[in-house]
Amino acid sequence: MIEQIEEVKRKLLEEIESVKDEKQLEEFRIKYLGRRGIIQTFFDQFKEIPRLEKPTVGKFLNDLKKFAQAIFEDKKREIESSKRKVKRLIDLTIPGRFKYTGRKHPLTQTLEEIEKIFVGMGFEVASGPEIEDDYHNFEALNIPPEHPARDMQDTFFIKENIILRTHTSPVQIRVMESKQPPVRIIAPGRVYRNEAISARSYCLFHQVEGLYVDEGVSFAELKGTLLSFAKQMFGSDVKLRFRPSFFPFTEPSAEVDVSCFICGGKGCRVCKYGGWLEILGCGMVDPNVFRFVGYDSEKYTGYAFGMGVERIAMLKYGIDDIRLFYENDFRFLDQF
Ligand code: 2U9
Repeated sequence: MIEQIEEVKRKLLEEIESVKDEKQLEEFRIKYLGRRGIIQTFFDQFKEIPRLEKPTVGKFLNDLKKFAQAIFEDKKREIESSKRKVKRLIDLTIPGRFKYTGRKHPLTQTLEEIEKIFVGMGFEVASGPEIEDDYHNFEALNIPPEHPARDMQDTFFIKENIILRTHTSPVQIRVMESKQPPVRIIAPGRVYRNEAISARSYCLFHQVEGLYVDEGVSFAELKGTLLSFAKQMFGSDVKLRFRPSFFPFTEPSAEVDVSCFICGGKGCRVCKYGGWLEILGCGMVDPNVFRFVGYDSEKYTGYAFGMGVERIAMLKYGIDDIRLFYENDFRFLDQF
């Protein structure tokens, strides 16, 4: 009987190779593992064999049954998985999977665009700490203690004399402290102001400030540089308008408007029918500032400018509430 069992094992192995689908597998199961199958027939005959042979034959028989069941299960899995593979290959109707790709925040996009324009005009990018001391944020910029100009920039205090910077100007002070002219830098970054939050102002925002110091730097050069910036940022047809203003760190100072790039200056909702949009402030660096950093104010002149990145982005994209930049609402962010 043992030889017969071995023979069945060999045949069963041979036959399983030719099984290709569920129907053939079922035929295989019935033939070998079914209630009237070959293996059951062996078990039926088992009763007849001499008692002494029973343990050995029994073991062979049990092994055969286990073996047949194992190769049956293996084949079943193989057929099922190949069925799945085929399905995946041929079902062209399954909708594609949506893969969300992130993108840069609109403020980052605007900041990078501004940076690129100034780098193209020969400016280097400088950075500095957001936590500043009173000296670099105020005093060296010609804003002495108790001076009313401090009220222009409501300040967050960390402790006495240590504050969150209210503008990026301390970066330029630090650069000038560390090297002699020529200096041609922009300082982009976050600034903080302790103001009531509204659609127009937020407790933090971003600035790009610029500074160019050398012998013979003039207001005319400032105008040329800013006009080139405005044309690249808002379109080659725009005009600029300079209105006299006051900043403690520049003299003379000006606020700069760009002709409305939506209506071309005729007047529309965006420019509130005035034809102009305020985009930045600027001026010639006050000689007092040069004295603070140890520059010879007889020898050098310089211009400086500053703009709010949120304001530029709001004008460019027609956004009417600054808080949208800080709420991380996908319905807003997805539009950029
Ligand atoms: C140094 C000397 C001078 C930077 C300047 C402005 C004018 C200005 C505002 C624009 C909108 C601030 O973000 S805002 O609210 N800035 O109008 N900023 S001149 O002048 C400097 C900077 C550094 C050493």
